Amino acid sequence: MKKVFITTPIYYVNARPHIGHAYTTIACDTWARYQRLQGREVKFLTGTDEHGDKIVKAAAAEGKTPAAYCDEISGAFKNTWAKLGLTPDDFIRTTEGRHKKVVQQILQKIYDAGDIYAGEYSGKYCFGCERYLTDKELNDKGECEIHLTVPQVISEKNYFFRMQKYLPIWKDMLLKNRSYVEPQGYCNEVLGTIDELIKNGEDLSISRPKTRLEWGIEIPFDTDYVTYVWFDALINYVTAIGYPSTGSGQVDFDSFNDWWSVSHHMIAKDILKPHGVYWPTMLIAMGLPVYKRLSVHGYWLGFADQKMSKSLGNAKDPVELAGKIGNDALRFFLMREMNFGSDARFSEEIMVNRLNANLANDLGNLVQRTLSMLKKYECGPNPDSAAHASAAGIDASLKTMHADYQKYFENFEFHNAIEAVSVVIRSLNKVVDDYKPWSLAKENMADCALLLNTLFRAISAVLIYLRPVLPEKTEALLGLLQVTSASALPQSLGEIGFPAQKLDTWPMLFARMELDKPA
Ligand code: ME8
Repeated sequence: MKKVFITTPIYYVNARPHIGHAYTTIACDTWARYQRLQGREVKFLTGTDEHGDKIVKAAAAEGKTPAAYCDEISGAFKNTWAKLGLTPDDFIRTTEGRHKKVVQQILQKIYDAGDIYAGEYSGKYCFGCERYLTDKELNDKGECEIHLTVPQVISEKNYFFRMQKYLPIWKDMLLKNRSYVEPQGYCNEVLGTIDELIKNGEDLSISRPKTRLEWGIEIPFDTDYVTYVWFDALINYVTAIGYPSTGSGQVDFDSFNDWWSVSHHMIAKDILKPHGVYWPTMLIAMGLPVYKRLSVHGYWLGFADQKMSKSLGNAKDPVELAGKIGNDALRFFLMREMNFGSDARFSEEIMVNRLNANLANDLGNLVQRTLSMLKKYECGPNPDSAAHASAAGIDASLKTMHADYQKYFENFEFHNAIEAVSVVIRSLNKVVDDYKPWSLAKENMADCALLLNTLFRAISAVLIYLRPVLPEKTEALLGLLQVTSASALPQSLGEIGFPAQKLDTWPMLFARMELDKPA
């Protein structure tokens, strides 16, 4: 069976989850469900990034120890994903023993190979980014462009990873296979950053002296130092799939390689440099292949088009929002509204308009009126009904949807995959409007029954395609109607199966919402 491995960033525990974190995690959950629907074995990983200065500061601000504070916020992330109905296969914390062991093993391996050395470093450090910034990364006030704070000038002895040795190798690999980083605009950005780093000639600082920071993974060859958070955090992706540890027991290289060879990372553009530049060079130094793909999305923008973030205080709580509109509606909005790769605006008005148009009007209306008429005219669902004249056209649209949907999902174009289904939903509403079953019921009941049963099959097919995006609503309705399909993604109405039944009641899919008081 084909495998796929999908990861979210591991989130910092210095604040609670917001819509931005929810977007990436929901996108990975949606993609994982799409892959499972295709019969693939999926490992979906998320987790929390718990070491470093800013975590210590956040814990101190709340009068807690870093460990107690990390437990609390990491728990909040885990609970949020459970409340939103997300189903990761693993949740990794960088403070776990399994992770520390792997980080230390990798540090020792790279050190033994001569690719880590001690040196002096002085630079402008942004605690929000947990890394030194170049002047190019500052705005005209000298602030970090992401956190809008002036970085602190720091000079200290550090250990360095010989990133310069691996940058040209990675650049060459990327030029030969640009699909490592998608969409392509971000691949260009990575190539630009590589060139800039090669020009600067700087290596990557990978340690912090314990005199300044104790909350980290101890460097195995110098216990006065802890590991720099990014060098620690990035390694989570290989820890979680059993990076072959020689420390104890059986070493299962095959299992690790099986997952690593199909690894897909998803991030927003804020952390492109660590994922697009540091991590691949680390992997090459470790003797591992580079990930299969890095998929990069844009930002959710809040008021005044500023990036939603905890530090700017303009972020929405996803659980609160889902409490108002439902988990599925939240998923649908986030997945459909953002063009993967570009920024998207978030406002209640944009959300209500999108949900009313696509869910209440298009999908909700189609399902509601078709089921209501089947019930009213007592003509189905009847699995023995022959096909209506509209069936050939519907079959053709299912085939087109099937091809588009797969192409877009494989390419992480969630908005386009969903739109491919919406096109069919709108065409089915047009079939209803054109054939007018309410008129047919008076003139030609037999034809009305054919039409409504054909529409029932078509709706069933559409709901199957929407399973990754609307898991709760589709499972409830498909389960109630006892719909089956001959293949995972049906390409013709004939593939849909269901028992003869008399409709009684069914759950309302999506009601219209009004601004300020969403349903
Ligand atoms: O960077 N729009 O953690 P983090 C879209 N620990 N996505 C957003 C967003 C927004 N406004 N705000 C946050 C870290 N995100 C590191 C990662 S990985 C080895 C270590 C999402 O808590 C998006 O996925 O700052 C972004 O990349 C991530 O949260 C940053 O999370």
